[in-house]
Amino acid sequence: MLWFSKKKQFSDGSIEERVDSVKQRELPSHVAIIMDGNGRWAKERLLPRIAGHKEGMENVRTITRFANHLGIDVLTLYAFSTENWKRSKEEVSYLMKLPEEFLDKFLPELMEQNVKVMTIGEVTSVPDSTLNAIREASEKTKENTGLVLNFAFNYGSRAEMLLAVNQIVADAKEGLIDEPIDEQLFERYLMTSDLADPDLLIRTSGELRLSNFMLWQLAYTEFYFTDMLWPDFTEDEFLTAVETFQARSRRFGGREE
Ligand code: V07
Repeated sequence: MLWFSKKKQFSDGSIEERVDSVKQRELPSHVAIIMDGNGRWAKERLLPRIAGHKEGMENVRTITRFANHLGIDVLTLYAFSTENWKRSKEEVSYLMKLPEEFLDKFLPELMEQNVKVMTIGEVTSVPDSTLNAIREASEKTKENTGLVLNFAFNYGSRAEMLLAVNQIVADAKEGLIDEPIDEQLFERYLMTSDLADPDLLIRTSGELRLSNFMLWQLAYTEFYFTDMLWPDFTEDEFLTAVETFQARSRRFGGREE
């Protein structure tokens, strides 16, 4: 069968056996991925960086479909960080077109798969056409009950927390808050207020940093790092990450807290 990937055929059925087996244990409800290594993937092939981003975008489709198939509830993908504005003008303008391209190409099948699209991040400096495409996709998919596909787009964690603090101060000045600020209240002001914290973070391409990604939300998360570059990151490797997660939770006799 080759339902999921064109890169690899699973005629031996071994992937599906592993899928069945991870489904019998507790799955990570929320998986977050730092999709790194697209530029390097292109460089290795003597291609322009944008070719790596395009290939990376194709892989978003593959991994989304597979995460949904596994029964993951939320997939958060770090698509564009506030730091990415420092890249060349050409690269930034190409990246800004990717949400539109992705949604033009894949929104119909995301609808078919009952996927709900959402984003976290700031709208400032993002072109109107990009924002419109994202808003339209969120609107169209808002009643879907399958996988939540959450793109961190123009997102930075420190900025998110400062935005929350400033909004809390503003609300307090208006007399809307009289209790001490606790974790629960703070979380209501984060962009992830509708989501549980990630259970598993994956970062591709061998980098061992958080790069300002969900610093608050990752406090108790299991980390899985792989040398695979994002365009090469396969369903097989995703399963290995989930299996590793499950082996760790078994060892610790269940989840923390
Ligand atoms: C981007 C592809 C994946 C690898 C990382 C860099 C390049 C999908 C989106 C996207 C974002 C929002 C949305 C729908 C799709 C995207 C950027 C880059 C900036 F609502 N892939 N992808 N956005 N890459």
